[in-house]
This record gives sequence, structure tokens and C-alpha cells, in this order.
Amino acid sequence: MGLNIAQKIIKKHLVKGKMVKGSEIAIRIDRTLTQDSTGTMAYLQFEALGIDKVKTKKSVAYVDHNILQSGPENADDHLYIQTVAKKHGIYFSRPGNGICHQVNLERFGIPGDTLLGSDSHTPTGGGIGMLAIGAGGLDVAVAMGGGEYYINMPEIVKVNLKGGLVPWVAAKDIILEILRRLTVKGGVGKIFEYTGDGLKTLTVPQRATIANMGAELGATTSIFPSDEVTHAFLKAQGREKDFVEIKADCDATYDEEIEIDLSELEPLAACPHSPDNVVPVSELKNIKVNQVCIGSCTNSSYVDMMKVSKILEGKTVAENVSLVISPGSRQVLNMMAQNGALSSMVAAGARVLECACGPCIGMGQSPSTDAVSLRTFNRNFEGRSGTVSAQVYIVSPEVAAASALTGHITDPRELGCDAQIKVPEEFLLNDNMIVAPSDDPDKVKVVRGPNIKSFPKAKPLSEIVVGKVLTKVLDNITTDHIMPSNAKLLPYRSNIPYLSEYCLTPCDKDFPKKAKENNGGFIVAGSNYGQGSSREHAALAPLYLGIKAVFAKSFARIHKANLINNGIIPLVFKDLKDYDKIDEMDELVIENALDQVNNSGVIVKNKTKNEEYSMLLEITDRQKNMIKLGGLLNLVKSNK
Ligand code: MIC
Ligand code: SF4
Repeated sequence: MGLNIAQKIIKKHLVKGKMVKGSEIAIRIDRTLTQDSTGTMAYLQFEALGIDKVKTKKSVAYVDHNILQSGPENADDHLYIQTVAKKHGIYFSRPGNGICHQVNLERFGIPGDTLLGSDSHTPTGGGIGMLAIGAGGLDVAVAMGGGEYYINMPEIVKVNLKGGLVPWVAAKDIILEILRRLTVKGGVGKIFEYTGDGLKTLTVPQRATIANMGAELGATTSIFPSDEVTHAFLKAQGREKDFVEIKADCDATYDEEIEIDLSELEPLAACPHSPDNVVPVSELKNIKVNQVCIGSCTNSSYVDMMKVSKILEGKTVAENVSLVISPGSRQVLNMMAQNGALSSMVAAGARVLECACGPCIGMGQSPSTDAVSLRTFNRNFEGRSGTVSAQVYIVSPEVAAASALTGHITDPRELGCDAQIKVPEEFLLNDNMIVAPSDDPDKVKVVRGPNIKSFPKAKPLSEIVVGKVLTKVLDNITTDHIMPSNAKLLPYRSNIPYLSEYCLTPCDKDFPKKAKENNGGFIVAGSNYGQGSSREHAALAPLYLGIKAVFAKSFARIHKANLINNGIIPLVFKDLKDYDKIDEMDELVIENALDQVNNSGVIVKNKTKNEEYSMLLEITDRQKNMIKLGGLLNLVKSNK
């Protein structure tokens, strides 16, 4: 029987298990990436493993998130990452070189290889046929040390693309349409594999936009074939030798199938405050806009930026709009500087930022109170911009640029002729901001700033797990709620004691206080708990505060793995109605915990209400062992 692309790559990298949907498999990781806001922790964990040199084909450390230096903390972390990378065989992409996913696509990604990244948008690499997966820092640290990566064999969804996009409709609209249909939980446990005659019409940057935002579906990853389009892109990047053709067999089978007729799509927008709250732009016409941000790992390619520049050329940004643009990489910025496109943006009144994540993670450019902000990014969770009252809409670069000119949400089809931009036949190549690891690692001294604190370590599971319900939260709680990130907090990514003071505060401002007063306890949550980022801090801060288990209706993939890696038990309500029965400050107990975690279910007693609940422990035997030992680091050490 024929194989699809995901199965082909998994089969080639399979170390343990069978490719049976839902069963645990371990795969070999060829490459890793880290960025600075998760990287500091990942490298501290890598150091704790006691391995001298990474065992991957290539590992790259990027600096793109914590870019504002309004105190020494971020610069100290950059220096730590730079020196630890140099010592342990890791390439270092210097600050200013670009957003990790964009630079990975341009300079490092290899079709058919596996990539594990400590960032949830690592699947962007699926745009050139990599099996690229986002994970917590500890999983990436283990992979750098040569350890395999464990997942449950995902379902493979065939996304059949028919026809071609009509003018002014963008790749962003394709993924927004999928989000509209499937929602932010529709992709959990799935890989989205793109096929169909519409594929040939999509360039690598367009494919990367789609693969990138597959993360918002909760998907394990998304993948495109590596075909003549990929070949042309790699050739233009001077990397023709990295091209490998990867296509699904003609008789490949899939677990599910969806179809999209590209020619029927229209410009779409995700309305506040969720990427799946999607409506046609034409329905939002006339909403006044205060800010437009163009960039992020979703839409900051050369092609996107050139299109924006063409739309802005000779015009002026509306008086009520602040337009900020962050090109995705130095390659993009430099090409625009050379061909004059940058000048058109500047002349129109755009505020051009460094090649980095910037406003996407609230690193500056927070909108004004109650502002409407249009962003080409991937997430519009409440408060993520740094302004809780802001109304953030997610749109394509075309909609963003058109709206920046008119001052209200605008359907770009009103602009007339579409600006046609082709992927260049030759990109500007200059890797001088990528530092190779040292040939003499013993001579490299790792520099640790005073803000770098040791990370909390989980303890082995005790016989009785008891505590109070410290907070009860609703559905779709994001990691931005659990561990908020913005310009003020991101500098403390290597200081968990400080960060923990903000843990879950957007949902419950007293949570850290209650956790301390009660010596830790439990969190009760609705469905899709922990959606969004890969940040392990959303598990480390609760661990520091003494959280022993989270009871939820369901979990997002990466966060669930992060909880387990840090010894926190993720339990799922067997009967969803039990969620309603539990109140804050109820005292819960898991008796005979060491025995009970061996089962697929756990009985939890509510001592306050004298009730019992059946909870599901939907984790593998290996993960059960991890919970018993107190997390992944202990498991790895016990296997040595
Ligand atoms: C994000 O987009 O939320 C981030 C910031 O890139 C995170 C990583 C982090 O929290 O450092 C992600 O997507 O994993
Ligand atoms: Fe950076 Fe935003 Fe992409 Fe996260 S989603 S990697 S913050 S650009």
C-alpha cells in the first residue's frame, strides 16, 4: 500500500513503535531550532543533561523574540545563548538576522528531514516538505542530546486544494478558511498534508504561511510536498543541493480528507479574540483602524513585503493609523533596501522595525486603549498585544496594507489591479550573521547574567496527592493566559520565581497568592487547555507554585507534553458534567497515586463535597513512568 508524505518521513525516522494511529512512536530528530525566549531555558536544561556536543545533523539557536533591551536581562540572555551555543556545537543566528522560522526556511530547512523546535510555529518548515514539529524546551534539549522524540502517531488529514486563488486572495485566506471550518481544536492529534492540483499555484512562501498557521488548529504539524516549486525556491537560495523530491504515492491513503476550491475563497479576517473567529473582510468594511502591523513568522517573506510595498508606493498611511512593518529576515530587508521597496514603505509613512517577532509577542508597539489593530500575524488572543482592551484582527498583508491607506478595514479587491510579485530567481545570499560553533569548545566560557536562575525540578510522585482547587478556568485557555508574555515579562524567561508571580493572572489575579498560601494545589480547566505556544514556562511556573495536577475537559498537545515533562499530572474528566460539580477551594485527593497512575483512569475524591470523580489519564506508559519519577530530566537520567 502506498504512503503519504508524512508516513514516508516518519517511517524513515522511526526508532520505536508502529505507525498505527494514536499509538506512541519515537522518531529520530535531524535538526533542532530554538529561539531566545524559550532557548535560555532549553540550553539550561541541555547543560543539565551533561552532554558536551549536540548529536543532531545541525542545531541552530536564533535570537528574535526578546529584542527590546530596556535593561540588561535580554542582552544577558542573548550572550548566554551565544556562548552556550558556541561551546556545544550549535550555530547561532545573531540578533537582527531574522525570525527563526523565516531564516530556517531560507537558509537551513531540508525537505524530508525532521526538525524539532522550541516554538509552536516550527511547522513553518512544512512549507518545504520538512516534518517540522514544535515542542517544549526540554524535549528539544533531549533531541539535541541525541534522544528521540515521542508523539502519538497522528491522524493524517489530506487537504485537497483545487484550482487557483483569484486576485487579492492570499495564502492567509486559505488557512483562515480551514480555521473557520475546523476551529482552534480541530487539528489536535493530526498532521495536515496538502495535495491537489492547486498546489502548483502556491509558492514556497505561501505554503509556509499555511503550514505556519496550522499551529492555530492545534495540529501536530502541516506538510507540503517537495516538488518543482520547492526546487526553484532552494535553487534561488543557492541551496539546490539540498533539494530532495518528496511526494505522496499515487495510492496513498489518509485518515480524513477536506477539500478547498481556491477559486471560491475571498479575503478573510479572524476577529477578536481567536484565530478561528473568521468572517469575510467584506463584512467588516468601515471598521475604523488605529494600528496595522505587518510581519511575523506567518507573513514576512520577501514576496509579502514586496506586495505591501507596491500597495503603499506613492501613497500615504491614513492619519488615524500607525503602520509598523517588520521584515522577516535580514535577507528580506536587505533585498528591499537594494531594490528601493523599503523606500516606498518609508515614504508612505511606515514605521520599519527590526527583523524580529516584535509586536506579535507584545515586544513593543502595544496599541492604544480600545484600539482596533490589524495584524498579519497568527494569534489574536486577548491581551497578547500588550493592551488588554485592544481589538486585534488577523488578516493577509494585502488587507493590512489596503486598510493602512484607507484607515478602515478594506477589502483589497477595491484597489483594482492586483500587484503581481514573483519569487525571485536569486535571493541575496549573506550568512555573515550566522556564527559557527567553536572548534575548541574547552576554551569557550559560557557567560551567565545575574537574571539567569536555576529552573524548578519536579519531585517523584508521592503516594497521596492532595490539595485545594486554586482556580477554575473556562475553555480554550491559552499559554498566554497561563504564562503571559510581553515586553515587561519576557526578559524574565530565565527567572521562573519572578515569572510565577504572573502565572494565570489574566484569568485569576490572585492565583499565585492562593498557590503560595495553600502550598500548591490543583487547576480545573475546560477544553483545549494550554492552546497556543510551546512555552514550557506555562508548566514551569505552575510547577514552581506547587501545582500537582490539572483537571481539564481536554488539553492542547504541546502543553500537555510540557506538563508531563515537568511531573504535573494532566487528567481529563470522563464525565464532562463533573467539571460543573467542582468549586474553587474544594479539597481534592488522589489516593494510592503511585498505583493509580498505572491505570488509564484515576479516581479523584472531593473531600469538601464528599464526591468521587473518574478521570482519564490519557498518557503512554513512558509518560506514566515520567510522572512517577518526576519528569523527563529524571527519566533521561534514570536511563543513563
Ligand atoms: C508565540 O508565538 O506565542 C511564541 C512567543 O513564539 C511562543 C514561544 C514562546 O512563548 O517563547 C510559541 O509560539 O511557542
Ligand atoms: Fe515570533 Fe510571533 Fe512567530 Fe511566535 S508567532 S515565533 S512571537 S513571530
